[in-house]
Amino acid sequence: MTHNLTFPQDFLWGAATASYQIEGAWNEDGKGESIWDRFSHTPGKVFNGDTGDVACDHYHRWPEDIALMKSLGLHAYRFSIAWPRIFPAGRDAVNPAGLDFYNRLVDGLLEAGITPFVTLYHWDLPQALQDEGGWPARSTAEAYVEYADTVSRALGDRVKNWITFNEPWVSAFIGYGDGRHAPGHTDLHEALATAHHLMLAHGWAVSQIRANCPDGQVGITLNLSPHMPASPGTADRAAARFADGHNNRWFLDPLHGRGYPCDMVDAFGDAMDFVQPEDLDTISVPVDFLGVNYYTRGIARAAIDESENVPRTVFRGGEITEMDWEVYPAGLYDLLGRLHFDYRIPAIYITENGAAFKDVVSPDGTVDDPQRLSYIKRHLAAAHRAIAAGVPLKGYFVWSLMDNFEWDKGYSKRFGIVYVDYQTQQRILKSSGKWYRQVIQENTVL
Ligand code: IFM
Repeated sequence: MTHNLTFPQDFLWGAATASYQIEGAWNEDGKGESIWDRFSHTPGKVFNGDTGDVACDHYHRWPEDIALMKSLGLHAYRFSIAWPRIFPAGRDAVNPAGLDFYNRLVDGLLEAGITPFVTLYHWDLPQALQDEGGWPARSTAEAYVEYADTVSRALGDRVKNWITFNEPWVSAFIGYGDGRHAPGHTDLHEALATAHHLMLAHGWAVSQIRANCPDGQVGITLNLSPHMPASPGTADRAAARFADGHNNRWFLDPLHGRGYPCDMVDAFGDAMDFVQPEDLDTISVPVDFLGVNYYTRGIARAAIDESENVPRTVFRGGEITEMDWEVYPAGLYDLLGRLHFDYRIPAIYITENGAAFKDVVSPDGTVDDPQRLSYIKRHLAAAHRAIAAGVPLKGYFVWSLMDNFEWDKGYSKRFGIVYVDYQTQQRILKSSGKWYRQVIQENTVL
């Protein structure tokens, strides 16, 4: 990068978190059990036996955390609401203490001049609904609409930016397909039914949220990545097409009125008997924005076909984060361009982008994280290039505001621009955080 990159005047600078990853207080003030409480309390499911029982204790320390956000100059904060705090049993009886917590949080953010972006579902389904079948059951989508209605009614006078779901691909295919996430099932049919019901619930909820918050903006967040073949051979190209269909098109196409991609319907070979007439119309209700979570690209390899004898991309030598993910900022540019030119999305936010690296507290109490700083900087440069090419990119939320519970990897991976000492709950602004504060202040990446 040779010169300063100044962003549009109204560009929104933010940071993101999620309820189960930071709140703790897993059984306080009437909160019900979530599938992640159950999963993390089950031996062998999460690295080191870690749980979100306490996490960053944000449930009690939110005033301090808002002060931290204010000191960073954040324009916006993306957080999620824990459904089992609002409906401990998933539906019917509201727990007022749960709503109070988010009322206080929203008021505190607004007082600090920070715009709340609310994600309604970031994976912590009430266990009671899982006991009735979870997301593979259509009734869970119906219960979600009651939940979305209740929350948007309660907060809609102050919250104007709504994200229905975070990364339905992960909920469906990691939660119900390969079992690494709660509820830990391994069934392709369940995963496909889950994906469908998540998107159906999204479609229903968009109208409900709009009714409760007519001046609001509603969208959904997807985890998207370009998938490239490891070689120009036909088998690897087909593998890349499959990976793209699975990760990207399976969600983007129905959301944009194109239905499920035929090649993938064939490849999955599932009866898809959970799709009812009119579901696809519901799913393709126009949204105000798309949230994009981008971390890395995929490199697809088919089973080796010796007869093709073509060299394959060697990508392990590149820069890799603690998650084993390749650092590939150009992929963000490619992805944003594709979304804009292929799907004509009205507005895009990068709702997550960031990296896990090993962080060490120096004897002087500081945390220097040049690799994370460089990762964010290069991705912001890619975002800037995309804006210059015409992509309607409206804002950027770094993942994450602070180190937190990284799902099946527990506390072993740190993504924060703020370091969290889990013994003392002390927060330390990392050098990437200090740099990000300056970026926000100057609206420019130096
Ligand atoms: O921590 C997660 C987050 O909850 C969803 N997107 C990816 C992040 C890093 O794995």
